[in-house]
Amino acid sequence: MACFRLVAAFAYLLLLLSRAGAVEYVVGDGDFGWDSGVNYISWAKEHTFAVGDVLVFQYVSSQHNVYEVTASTYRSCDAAGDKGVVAKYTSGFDKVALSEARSYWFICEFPGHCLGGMKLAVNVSANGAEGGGGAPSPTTNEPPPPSSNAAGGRPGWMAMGLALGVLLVLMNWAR
Ligand SMILES: [Cu+2]
Repeated sequence: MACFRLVAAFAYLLLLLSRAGAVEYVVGDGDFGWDSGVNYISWAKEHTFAVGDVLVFQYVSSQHNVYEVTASTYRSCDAAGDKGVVAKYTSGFDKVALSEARSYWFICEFPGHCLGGMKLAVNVSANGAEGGGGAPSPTTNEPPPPSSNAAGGRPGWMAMGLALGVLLVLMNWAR
């Protein structure tokens, strides 16, 4: 009993910690993945998306696909002639990085699927931890300075250390 509570507490901590860095979201939460019959409007509402997060689309590639589209194509579900299509993903296991603070729209382009509700819209907010008030990125192709990487990683490690500390306290308390 105590052991179970311990594991649950630790799992919860890890869940909280995972919010500190980039998060990978399995669209549809893995039970159904990217499939017909899932309400992706509800699914999107249950999550908050920040710059750097990743959407993972899992599906049977012979039955579905993922098109990133414009807002109007998302609404109309009409991607005929690739109208309003931004990107296409067809592997069945597609990771889409949400690299900008904006709205993203995805549909399944198999006939009838989008109209049947197989469409996803997410709003991606600027990552508060990045600071700088969402300064526009330069148009050059320079890689980001390594210092920003280190700054991004540090809170994660600190939080991890904190979690281990709490775990130790919990283990003593459960004894
Ligand atoms: Cu589909």
